[in-house]
Amino acid sequence: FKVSLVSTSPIDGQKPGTSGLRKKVKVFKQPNYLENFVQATFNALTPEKVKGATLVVSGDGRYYSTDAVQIIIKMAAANGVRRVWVGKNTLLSTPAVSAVIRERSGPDGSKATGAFILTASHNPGGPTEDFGIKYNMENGGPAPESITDKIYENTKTIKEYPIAKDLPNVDISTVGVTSFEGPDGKFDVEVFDSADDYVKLMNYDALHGVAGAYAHRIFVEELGAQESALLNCVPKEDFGGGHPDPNLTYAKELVARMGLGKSNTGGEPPEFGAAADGDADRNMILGKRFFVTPSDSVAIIAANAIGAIPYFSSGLKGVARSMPTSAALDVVAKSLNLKFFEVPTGWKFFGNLMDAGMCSVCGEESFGTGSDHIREKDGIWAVLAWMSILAHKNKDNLDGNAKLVTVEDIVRQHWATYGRHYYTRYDYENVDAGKAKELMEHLVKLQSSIPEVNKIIKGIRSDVANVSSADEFEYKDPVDGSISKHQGIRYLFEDGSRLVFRLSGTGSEGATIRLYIEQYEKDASKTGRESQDALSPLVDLALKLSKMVEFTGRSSPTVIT
Ligand code: VG1
Ligand code: CO
Repeated sequence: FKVSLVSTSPIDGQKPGTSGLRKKVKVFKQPNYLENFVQATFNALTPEKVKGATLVVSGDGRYYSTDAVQIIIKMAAANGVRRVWVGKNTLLSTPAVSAVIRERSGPDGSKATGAFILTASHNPGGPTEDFGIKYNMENGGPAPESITDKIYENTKTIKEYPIAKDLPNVDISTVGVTSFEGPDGKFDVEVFDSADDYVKLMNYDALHGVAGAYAHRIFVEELGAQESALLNCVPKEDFGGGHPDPNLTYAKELVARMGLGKSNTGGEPPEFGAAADGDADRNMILGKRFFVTPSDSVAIIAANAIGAIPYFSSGLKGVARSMPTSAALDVVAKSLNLKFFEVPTGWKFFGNLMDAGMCSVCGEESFGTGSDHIREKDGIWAVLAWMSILAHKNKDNLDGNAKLVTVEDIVRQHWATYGRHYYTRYDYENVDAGKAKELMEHLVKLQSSIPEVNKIIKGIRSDVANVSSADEFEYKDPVDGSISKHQGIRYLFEDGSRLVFRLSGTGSEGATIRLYIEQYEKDASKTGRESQDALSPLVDLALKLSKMVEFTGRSSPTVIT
């Protein structure tokens, strides 16, 4: 093939957000839009990660992926990349990409130095919905801010990009290697079976943590899991028109099957249910008629890891959570005397800690849980971790004669031991960006005088504690010393309650305001309340303090989780 240089000019708004660049498909389809971003990324990397390198390109299979992968292959060839690895039909979950970077080697021992992941994750897909792209580094984790900042700077100055226009499209539906000859020598595209590699790696990394007999016993024999236990398990370009976000609102079918809410489909629900998002890095864990809050999930996994999960038999190096995630994990860390870290939202901040051997288990309130087996959150891993814990708790009951220890039992027991962090998140999606900014500015301004805030609070609700401090969260990475500012507005109360306000960095239109509300209850006799009841004074206060209705014109949030 030959290389042609195409001249281009900068396109506005290509700043990677919490997890890459996400826009409507029609935005990505504009001339040079994808090309500019890909070239800006190549130019942000050190030369050895491009010239002669091995690159993974794959994603969640959403609409436009099959076009995008061909463009990226042609640009990789023109930039001197040696080989591109593509999951069959461009399908690889985000955690699988992370695992492939870290674990896979070619016949000649080649290893990947990075990946383009084609996903907008939990955002809907299809011709009128979202597409996305992000770059992951050689450790398998999302590019850190130092790189994403460079990418963004490059998008503002880009003038040209090389591309191998005459390179034929590669058949990505067939496993095998296609070789080409270019100015720099050989260029290979290898299509490999997504499922094979995925299952192999998951066996190695996570199933390893589950004694197969326990899993079979509990899920197949005890609980009757069968083929029919799988819902919506055929990947689709538009996710069946649904919203691929695993929460109580969007995972309707599962929620109904599990006997939750008003949508109970009748019959006895199963003991365990789980859902994943578009790129399978998120998870929702459900018990029979019972929802496990993600903040509790990571705390419970950490509390039970040693003993229940063989991968952690030699102990936990430390644990970490994102700032808005509830402090349930903090309490476990303290009681088990574990290193603990609070990082900004987004998985990229956990990677440094893990690479430095400081963190084994981490999680986010947004249905993300993971460990240091890879550098992304991992939905399947979380499910297997829960299976391992269930298996461990029921290990003396293999004949099934004693009462089963259920998901709900495990969570209630956890609350009784550590106290409970009542938690909820309100999302206001697609709000006018200017208004969202004003609301945030209003909240920052309020923070300048704590006595003043407390006076206002007493005027709104007399039944909540006083605010003890308030700030905008700032993070100094303990490994590389980099500083991330403006990571969310916090109001911390004397009784351990918290209100957090952030603007989302994953939306593709307008602004999304996230309000996180948390209240700690230590008294074991009071940990069994309905979450929305327990939190209602704080919710009321948060809405009034922030003037949510006035600024957004919304009387209620788009989604409550
Ligand atoms: C959201 C979540 C964050 C998560 C990110 C990516 O970001 O809050 O916790 O890491 O999505 O998840 P934001 O900026 O919209 O709040 V995924 O599964 O979409 O890659
Ligand atoms: Co995701």
